[in-house]
Amino acid sequence: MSGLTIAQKIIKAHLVEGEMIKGSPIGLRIDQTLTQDATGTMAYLEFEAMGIPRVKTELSVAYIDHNTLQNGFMNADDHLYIRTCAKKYGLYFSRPGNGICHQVHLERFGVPGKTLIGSDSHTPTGGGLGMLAFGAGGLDVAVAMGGGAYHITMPEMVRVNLTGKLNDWVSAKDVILEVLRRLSVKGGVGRIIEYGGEGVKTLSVPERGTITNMGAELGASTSVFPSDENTRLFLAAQGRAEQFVELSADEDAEYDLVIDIDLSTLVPAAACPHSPDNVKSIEEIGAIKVDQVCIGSCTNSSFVDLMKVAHILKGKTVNEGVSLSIAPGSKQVYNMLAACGALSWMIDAGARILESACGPCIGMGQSPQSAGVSLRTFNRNFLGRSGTKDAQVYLVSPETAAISALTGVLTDPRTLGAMPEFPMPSVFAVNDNMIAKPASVEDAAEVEVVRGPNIKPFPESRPLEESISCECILKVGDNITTDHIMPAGAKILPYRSNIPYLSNFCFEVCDEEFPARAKEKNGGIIIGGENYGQGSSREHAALVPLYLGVKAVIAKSFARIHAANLVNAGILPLTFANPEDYDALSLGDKLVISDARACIKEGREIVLSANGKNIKLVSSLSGRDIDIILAGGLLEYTKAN
Ligand code: MIC
Ligand code: SF4
Repeated sequence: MSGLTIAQKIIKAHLVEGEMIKGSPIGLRIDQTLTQDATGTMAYLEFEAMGIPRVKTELSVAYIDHNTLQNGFMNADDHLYIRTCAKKYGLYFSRPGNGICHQVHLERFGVPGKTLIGSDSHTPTGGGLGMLAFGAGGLDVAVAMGGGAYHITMPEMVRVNLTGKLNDWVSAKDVILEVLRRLSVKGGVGRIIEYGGEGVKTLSVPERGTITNMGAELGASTSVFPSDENTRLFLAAQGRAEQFVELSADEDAEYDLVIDIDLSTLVPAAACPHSPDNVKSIEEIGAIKVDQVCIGSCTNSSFVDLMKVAHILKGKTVNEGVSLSIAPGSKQVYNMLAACGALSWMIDAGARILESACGPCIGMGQSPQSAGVSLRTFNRNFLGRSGTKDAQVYLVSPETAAISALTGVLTDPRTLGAMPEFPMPSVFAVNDNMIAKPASVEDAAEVEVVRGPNIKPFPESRPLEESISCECILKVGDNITTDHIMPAGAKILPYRSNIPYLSNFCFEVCDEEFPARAKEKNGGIIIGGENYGQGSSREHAALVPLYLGVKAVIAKSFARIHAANLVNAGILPLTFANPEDYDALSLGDKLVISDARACIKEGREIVLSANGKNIKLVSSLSGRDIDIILAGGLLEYTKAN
């Protein structure tokens, strides 16, 4: 028997169902959970619906970082609901202003070797600390909070072998952009990406976090680094030395794919509009004019990232044609920048300093001008996500962003000359005063959960029908993101707890008529291309279609988290046995799946009749998923079990 990879070691230690055989269903015990506010309200409504009095994990944290504009009572209502839930049900509560969930979790809570699931697709940031951390739908997180296992398909193992050392001004962001260039936004589906090799030693935990964070854009189940001396130094600097555990892959561990990257050959790069895998070098793209630069997000807002930015800006002025915004990733980062004077260099150069939150990354403000070019240190540049439909968003490193903000054109940071040392601090400024503790078990009964008028019940799901007979109410192409299905942004995000209202915006980017059509036709089936549902973990991209009566989505292939969210919502995800059959279907076609329920239950062949043709479909549902679909979703299933 061969040795184990890092991921396999953590899985083995947490396996409660199934066997560690590639492609087969497994259930994992979950040590920690996190939620953020845009997905958290649903997760806590679901947790409450299960009737469990207190979370059963080792640690659960509720963060407020997405909806912080508070233009109206809606966001504040959500915050209050989540705060009171956290108090009552035994969770830590990271107050608004304390920072972006993934950055704060890395700093204050992550522990090597532990499992973490979060209702946010960038939860794999924890892999930078050697955690096995997954993004999941809110319902999966609710189940884990209640002590239930997290179910996935045992992934393939990919090893990214790093050698050499990054050159001056080349950044961790450029490493993950290179992986995206090679593997594409579908390349990680069904895989765990594990980093190893001598080059790993040259990367600090926050740099590793940048890389594992954007593993989400590969569609990977998760990404993970070894836990080594650098991990120990980071934890010690956070005052958590005792939580260090060493973790590495066995010498003879076997991988399904090995990728070699010599860090010293990498150059500054950018993901061009409108996909994180549309990667070119800065040199190749050339000196295009830049209108806006945004620095921050859970990918690139660590202390060292922002010290580099401050150093580049010091004593200079932001180009007249550029608006530069900076959002430090956490209160800790913000405070340390202030204490050492670096914040003042940024302010003096003309940067617009934002609060520690997701902000522009999720379209909460700072939308660019019409057709504007925006350089962002973020992780997603999907069409329309910035809030400006025709904006041209490029994803870059903090170094590239900062220098370009000064020159007004896309600029290679290596033109700055030799780089000074930017060491990771040996002591971070630790003050957890913005993390509220849960009430004690005795006091919890006294805590009242406050539900404002913005918090509406979630839609009712239905057990799978005997036969499905309806219309094709939408046909879309490849790589449809959850930002297409259920857009975010300042206009809509405040209504994350209000599915009926959200439904008016479903697929707005692709087809504005969709919500009205779905209602008029009493629901139907959606036809999709490859990698349907990539991007965010938002279960709203399943709950809203459920509300609109969507019974099934038939696609060429699905992104992992979204497929799970569909099943959890009781919507049937099916794929074409022959992808060419996609071409035979059109909007308005009458679609019939006879004996759908029996076929799913008995694992029989599924046939779709359309336009006088019989089209073979495939269901990749495993035992438990089948029961969930038959029951009409995970909530019904959990209640029944
Ligand atoms: C995102 O980056 O798209 C989000 C907003 O953080 C989402 C979660 C959400 O939609 O609330 C994610 O990545 O899962
Ligand atoms: Fe927030 Fe953006 Fe990170 Fe999502 S990707 S968690 S919106 S900072």
